[in-house]
Amino acid sequence: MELVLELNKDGNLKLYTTPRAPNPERVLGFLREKNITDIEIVNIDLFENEHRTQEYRAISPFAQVPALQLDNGQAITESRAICRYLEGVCPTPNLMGETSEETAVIEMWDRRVEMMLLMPLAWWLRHGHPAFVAIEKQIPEMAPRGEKGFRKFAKALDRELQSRDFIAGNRFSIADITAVATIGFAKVAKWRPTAEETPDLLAWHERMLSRPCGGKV
Ligand SMILES: N[C@@H](CCC(=O)N[C@@H](CS)C(=O)NCC(=O)O)C(=O)O
Repeated sequence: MELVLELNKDGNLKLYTTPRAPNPERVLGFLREKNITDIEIVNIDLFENEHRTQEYRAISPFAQVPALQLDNGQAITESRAICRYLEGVCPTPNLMGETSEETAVIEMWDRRVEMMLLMPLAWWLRHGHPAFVAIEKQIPEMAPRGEKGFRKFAKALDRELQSRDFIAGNRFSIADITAVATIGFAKVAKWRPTAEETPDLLAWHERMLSRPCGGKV
């Protein structure tokens, strides 16, 4: 916390984000778990296309949120890279691993959640939900493919969680934060973990909701 205050001494550290979007929520959950509160939050309205303005593209060339702008003007625009930066400047609590093996296992699971849960969910919603017409040239066939992939990996995670308490082993990590952010976003598709289909994922999710990362989506 003090490290971040020191880092942000000129008050120029800004996180560009948007409410209820999974990649920004991954970073916001990470900030809440680290109790970092002194970064300026700038909300960008995707449905008003604020992220596609020339001004915002100067910060985030691929017109995406989140983006973290540092004091020196450098912008970091991938959510995992932002988390890596924050872990470096504010190492406690550790969320990305201590040893080489632990870091690798956490990264493995975090990437799996990102690629095999979040990505298919994004296809499902962006190509199938009417609200996303504003930001996506919808290809209707992509939605059921996304839904199928998402449901399949949710069940795989449920099986994993039968024998452990956290996504990436026996400790809380960024992989849990990414999964919480993804499952929060799945509400838009009216999907939730259930006692019938994914009981261990449900139990894990309920535990996560009582943590800072489960604070809001
Ligand atoms: N790989 C990027 C993905 C970021 C991303 O896809 N952000 C979405 C919101 S969750 C976005 O900005 N979408 C805007 C658009 O697609 O027009 C990251 O992890 O930061």
